[in-house]
Amino acid sequence: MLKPISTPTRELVNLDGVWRFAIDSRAGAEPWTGLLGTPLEAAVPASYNDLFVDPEIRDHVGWVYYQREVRVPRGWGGERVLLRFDAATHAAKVYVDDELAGEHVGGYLPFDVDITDRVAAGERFRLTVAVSGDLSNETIPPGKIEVGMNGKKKQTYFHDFYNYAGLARSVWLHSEPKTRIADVTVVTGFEGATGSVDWTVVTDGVDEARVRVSLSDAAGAPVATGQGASGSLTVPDVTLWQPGAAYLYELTVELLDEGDSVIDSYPVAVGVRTVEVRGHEFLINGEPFYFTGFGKHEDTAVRGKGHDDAYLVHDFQLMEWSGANSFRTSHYPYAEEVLDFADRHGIVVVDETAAVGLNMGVVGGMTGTPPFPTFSEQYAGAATQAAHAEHLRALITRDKNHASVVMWCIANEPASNEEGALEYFTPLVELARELDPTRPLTYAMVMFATFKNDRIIELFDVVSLNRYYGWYIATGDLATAETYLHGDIQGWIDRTGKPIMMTEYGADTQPGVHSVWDQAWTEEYQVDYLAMNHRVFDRFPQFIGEQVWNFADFATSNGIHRVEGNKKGVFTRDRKPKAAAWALRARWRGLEGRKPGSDGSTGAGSGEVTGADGADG
Ligand code: BDP
Repeated sequence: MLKPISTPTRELVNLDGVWRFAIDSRAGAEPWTGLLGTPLEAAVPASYNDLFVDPEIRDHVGWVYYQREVRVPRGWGGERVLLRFDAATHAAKVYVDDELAGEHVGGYLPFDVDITDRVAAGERFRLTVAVSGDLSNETIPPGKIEVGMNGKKKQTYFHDFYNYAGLARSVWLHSEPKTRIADVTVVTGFEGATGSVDWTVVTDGVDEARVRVSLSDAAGAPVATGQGASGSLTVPDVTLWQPGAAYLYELTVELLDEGDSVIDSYPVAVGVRTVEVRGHEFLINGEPFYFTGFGKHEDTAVRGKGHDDAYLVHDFQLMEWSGANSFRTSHYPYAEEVLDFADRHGIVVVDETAAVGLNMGVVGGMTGTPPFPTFSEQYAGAATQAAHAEHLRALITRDKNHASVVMWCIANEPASNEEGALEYFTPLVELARELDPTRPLTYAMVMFATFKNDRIIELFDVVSLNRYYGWYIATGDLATAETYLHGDIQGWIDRTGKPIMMTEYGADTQPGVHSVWDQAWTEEYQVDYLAMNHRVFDRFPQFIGEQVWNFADFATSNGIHRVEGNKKGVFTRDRKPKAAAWALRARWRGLEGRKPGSDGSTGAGSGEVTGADGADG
């Protein structure tokens, strides 16, 4: 399923704007039909939760309805006509006038609904989309709906970020030719100065031999051409896609008829680069790469998880300002606009699934003792695993051609220490490797999963640690925290010999709170906490990166240990720097993608390499 774009053979109409909106109990009988009788309107794209003042809407469990009229452009007769939802969180039913035209489950990935036979070129139809934010043991992420003493349904889930719901990304009406390019996969490589672009094209309704591909450079000059459903193009004097120095070629794929006229045309941006794990190193283009950056969230005031291009640009500006060369799409796939931007700007992405909360241990609090086994029919059983596999497949299908994506993160903090973890993850890892043999795999490891009890690390390529020594453990005692962290990393090195990175470390910080002592929540403590972590990381040559939790403060569900959300942001929710932002900037801009103390012969960027002492500033 290719992203809808305007090409010589494809057109699209953006359906973003203000739609009629109602929650199910106020929309009339189920199944709902007709015009929504509602005074409310909701912005698309945006999560609906924070748009209104009514608490019934904010924490609604069940379906909500979005509705608008759509006109099919009059020139689209004879074309396939599709609706594309970049995301409907977490499930959707799509109605054309009063008829159900399609359904989808999975909140953070796109889907198309083919409405060719239901609409006519030049005519108008009423589009209604029912969206559900409900989470269960058959969804990714999982959750549970309970009925409270007041008789109302209540959603619970096992992650801290707020379960925003709705049409959080763009909606499109688009056309494709009936004979079409259905999918394109690109794999790149290079030897010396010569690059290679291997392509595979899947077509629908035509002999595969009628494919023509042409590669042009960033200035549009032709580089190479080829024929057929698959093959390899040679790129002389290749300019590589590098972290911090993006360079994109364009591969134009065309389908030809008997007379060589173009039936369908689709361009793909191609960054020529390689990714490999060798020993304890993570290599991009054959050179060791050191990740600096953040775990992020798609999260802003009022729009919730709604995609916003202004925040996209500003967040990347702040990442660049702070010297970050990478981020993780914690804890779900982000909007495609984000990855396109990362491709164009040379920011490296660890692309994570929405499999967050596969861990009953979190219910046990700091003891990590699950009330019942995580990997059982009571919680993450066969249905969850099937949903996880489907989600992984959809993620890799969507993001496989992005040069910025260098690794798949299959889950955040699963109970990898529990019985059943190996059986649960083995088929998922096999699936990921079959779908994409080129990228390393990882999972972000919860603190209860230790080098002594984790059961699945051998399946993966990179050890990614989420560790909060000095925050949840040894709070305010950085000396003890330092000892724990050192021992933890050393243990993973001894057990695995694999590259190790920190995918989460952070301390909640209320901007404006200060102390001369090691006091939790102060800006100074966040700085000192990070500096302690960095001191430890810098001791280990096996350490390949640091991604702070979190880029910015973000909304969470109600909870006694959260005051107006999670405050581990280095920036506030409205993107103001805390003191830690300046400290990271001093360290990372000195590092320039290299590890302190390294000899400076390899790495992502150019510039001066500072030693640990000087860089900790
Ligand atoms: C980790 C989770 C992350 C939380 C973080 C925290 O991966 O989603 O926000 O803890 O507690 O366990 O701040």
